Formats: sequence, C-alpha cells, structure tokens
Amino acid sequence: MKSITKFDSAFEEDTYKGLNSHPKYLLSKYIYDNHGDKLFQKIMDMPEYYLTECETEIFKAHTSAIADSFNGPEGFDLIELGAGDGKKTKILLRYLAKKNYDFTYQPVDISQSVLDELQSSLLEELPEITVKTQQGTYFKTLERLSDYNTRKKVILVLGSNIGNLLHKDAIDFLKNIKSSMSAEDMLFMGFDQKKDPQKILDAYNDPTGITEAFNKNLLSRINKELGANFDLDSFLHWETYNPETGTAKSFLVSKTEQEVKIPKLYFTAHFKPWETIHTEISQKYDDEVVQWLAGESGLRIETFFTDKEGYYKNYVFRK
Ligand code: AVI
Repeated sequence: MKSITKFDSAFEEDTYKGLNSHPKYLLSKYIYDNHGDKLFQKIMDMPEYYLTECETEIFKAHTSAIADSFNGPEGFDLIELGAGDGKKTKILLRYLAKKNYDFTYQPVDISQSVLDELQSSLLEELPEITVKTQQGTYFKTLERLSDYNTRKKVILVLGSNIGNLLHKDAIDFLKNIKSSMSAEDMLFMGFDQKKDPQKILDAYNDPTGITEAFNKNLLSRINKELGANFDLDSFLHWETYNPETGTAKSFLVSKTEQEVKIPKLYFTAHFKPWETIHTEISQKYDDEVVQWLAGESGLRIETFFTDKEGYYKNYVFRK
C-alpha cells in the first residue's frame, strides 16, 4: 500500500500523526462537527455536568457586580470567544439591556450557522441590543477588532474551554489574547476548579452515554470523512482524573485486537487488545495554578466570582 506524503487538510494530517504515535492520540478539537456540537449542547444540559449550573449560578448571583465591572467611560464592546447558544451570556445581556448600558455584543465563532442561530434567538429575546456577529478564528478576529476598537473591550471565554489545552498551550492562548488587549480592556474567563474527584469523574462519565458518544464522534468523523471502518462498539469510553495534577483525561480503549482501514490516508491502524487512544484533557485548576498561568502570560488577576460550593470560578484578568 502506498504511504501518504501530502495531506488535503489539517484533520487528515493530525489524524495520521495521532494514530501513528505511541501511545495513540486524537485531537479533541475535531469532536466538534455539527453532530459533535449537538452532543456538547446535550452534555451541558446533563445534571452530572455541573460546570453549566455553576457558571449560571455565578452569573445570577453576581449579575450587577459582573455587569458593572464591564463598563467603561465610553461604554464597551463585549466580545465572546466561542459563544455557542449564548444561554449563560443572555443572563448578563438581559441585565445590561435593562440598565441601558452602552455596549455591543460581538460573539465570535468559526461556524456561521452557530452565529446565525444565536443572532436570530437574540433578535427574538433581546431586540434592543446591538449584536455584531464575528465569523472567524479567535485570534484573527481579536486582532482585527483591536485594530479599529477605540473603547473598552471585554473579552469573555466561558465554560472552562481553556481546560482543553495543556498548560503550555493555555499560556500561548492567554498571551495571544493579551496581545490584542489595551490597558483598559479586561478578560473574563471561566476555570473549573479542583474538587471531589468522584464529582469530576461523574461529569465525564454519564450513565446515559452522551459523553461516550461525544468522545466516539472522533471515530465517526474519521469514518465519514476519511472512509474508515472504525467499529464504535469495539471501543470503550474511559475517563481518568488525577487529583494531584487536576487533569481529567478521556480515552477510547480498543476491546480487542483489530485493524481499522483509513483509505483516505492510505493507512491501516493496528490495535492490540486494550490499546488506548487519548482523546481529550479537561484540566481542573486552583488559584495558584491560575495565578501561575496569568503570570506566565503577562496578565494579572484583578478579581474573581465563584458559586457557593467553590466548584467553579470566573476570573477577571487585566494586562
Ligand atoms: C468544551 N470543554 C470545556 C468540555 C470539557 O469539560 O472539557 C468538553 C467536554 N468533554 C466531555 N464533556 C465535556
């Protein structure tokens, strides 16, 4: 069989590299196609996935303090990276609209259809606010926005999305955001906190199998887009949590010895019984680690908001 030398997409190249590595891995960013987005919406509504409820509680309990911290002398632009359905943000938007704050809401997403849906729901629920959707990658969009922005920018990153990055990549992510911030701008970001390890394991191991389907969507995508023949039932969804490092890790484990053909990559992946594919990390934090990440990125923590259990924190960063 000929071996591949040129890839048509980053997805092809990353998949080839990951399945040729020892141990094998796949990148979690590829979970999010249309189906993956829908599964993630379902995860956010699961009772076990406490992160959603915690952040909602924070927004409800501290609405006015959060909203007031956003305001600048000439109003502000609220820029949300990865807004999804905007459910949590709408709590703040409702308050900001009611209090007549001078602001625009600018959700940023790579997917135009996600933005269209969000815009039409906002038009229905909050017609009085100015929404400027921004289609594109986070950093290119931030760069573009900081080029012509003259008033205060508030950058929102919710849902502990940063937790899907290794510390090194999280620092690059924060540095990139920082480079588009001016002295008056602020970054408002969610970080899931270390807690009872069982609570964390349960959040990534629901009995209904939604998280399993979410994790296996990586294999479905390889089947669909690269013509592979992964048998999803022959892989086990496995979650671990290390309370020392705060790292939750997701794996797919091959239950048997098997071969999977991936025609588009001219490649057959061999699996030994119980061989793993590492698919995702969901990092959990404490104040010291967030402080360290901020310091490494040239940011400082101004304040934070938390839920009554202290399960989750939204930190405010300045340059
Ligand atoms: C998007 N991200 C913050 C989620 C998390 O908690 O790591 C993705 C997820 N994976 C399994 N459940 C949810």
